Amino acid sequence: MTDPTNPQFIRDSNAQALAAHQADYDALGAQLQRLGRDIESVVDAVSRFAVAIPSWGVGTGGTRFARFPGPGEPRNVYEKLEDCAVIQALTRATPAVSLHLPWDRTGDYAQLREVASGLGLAFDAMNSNTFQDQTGQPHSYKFGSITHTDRATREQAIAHNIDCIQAGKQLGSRALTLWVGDGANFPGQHHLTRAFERYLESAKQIYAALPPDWTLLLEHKMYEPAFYASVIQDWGTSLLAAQSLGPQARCLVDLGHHAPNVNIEMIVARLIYAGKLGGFHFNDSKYGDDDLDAGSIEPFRLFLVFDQLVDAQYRRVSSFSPAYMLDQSHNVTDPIESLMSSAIELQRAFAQALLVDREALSQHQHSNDVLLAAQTLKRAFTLDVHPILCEARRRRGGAIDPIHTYRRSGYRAARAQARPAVAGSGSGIV
Ligand code: RM4
Ligand code: MN
Ligand code: MN
Repeated sequence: MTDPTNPQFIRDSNAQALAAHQADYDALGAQLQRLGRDIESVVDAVSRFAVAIPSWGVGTGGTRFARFPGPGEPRNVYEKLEDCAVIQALTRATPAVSLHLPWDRTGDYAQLREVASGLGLAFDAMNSNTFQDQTGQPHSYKFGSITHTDRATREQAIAHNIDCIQAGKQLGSRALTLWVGDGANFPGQHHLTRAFERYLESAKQIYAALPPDWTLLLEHKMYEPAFYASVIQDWGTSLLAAQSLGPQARCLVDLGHHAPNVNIEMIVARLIYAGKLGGFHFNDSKYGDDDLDAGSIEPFRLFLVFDQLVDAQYRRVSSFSPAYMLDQSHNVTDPIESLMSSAIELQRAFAQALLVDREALSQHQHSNDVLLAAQTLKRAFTLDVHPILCEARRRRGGAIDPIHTYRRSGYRAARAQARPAVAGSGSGIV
């Protein structure tokens, strides 16, 4: 194996692609210049774009039916960081990792932080887990966690979230993402209002434990594991909760957590308006799954979400700095490859959104020129910004072609040797 994070290896790999890349880049630069756009400023913005990797994403996921482990899966949080470092070295778009406790629990967070920073990685939002029971846990989450009818169970779930904040403080994280699977499978199973009241009461206690510079990200999800009524099922409930908790609480939009055909870019626009857009879990979905690779099914929708984000920047919306994270489960691909290509899909949507002619769009909107307004967006979406993405990576020491470079390194085969599978490995979601 060649170390895929080795700068010389990346440069050598880039050398083979450089001439073709340069020709494509120059051609796109000339095309954009004719449109009155400067390619350099887009490269610059794209090279500063960052999205956090979910630690659970580097393992192979699974479905309700089975999990098919992949070769060389990381067996603990340190090995997950090794894989994240490969993604970052090749894409230069993923400098931080989002941890999930207790999956990533370790005795010494100061040491973990040091190892991560040696690998060029920092820590993004912490994620708590009260949707599974852990061995030895006194109270079960079968019927809920922070909304449970039983006070002791709620207190246990609250304490776990506070633990996540404590661990996050040592890691340099500044946010806690609160997603709970709590809800009902049958009408009548729980009291729709009282369950929400219990959520608020518990979330208040978690909120009170936040350091002043932290954000509490409230994540909604329409269904699963609760199939009839999730307590925090949509952005309206999430916004209501964030508003009643206070300024440090904001809403997190996981792209996979909506009913099919829901207009997610409108949700984003409304949350921006309310000053409550806290961040994203990027992924894609077709039917009921919430964890397909970003941009793999609906790239236009991803673009329209980024269009709202760029529009907010363009309008200089105050205190606008959403946290970007991926949240995916890879069942049939090499997770490293899926995460690299997903990060790149986000950059693609971002670059396209940056290229929207916002002045023209605004004029067409004012004069009700529907066709030209729609075409203004489509024009940006159909631009092939691939050379911009390659150039942004190359300038930061990343790979012109991350997937090809990764495969050439032989990393996965070497990990398969070095990491024999262990029973009950903490990788992936089942
Ligand atoms: C949930 C949700 C959470 C993630 C878990 C693993 O569907 O997306 O963000 O932490 O899955
Ligand atoms: Mn999520
Ligand atoms: Mn999800």
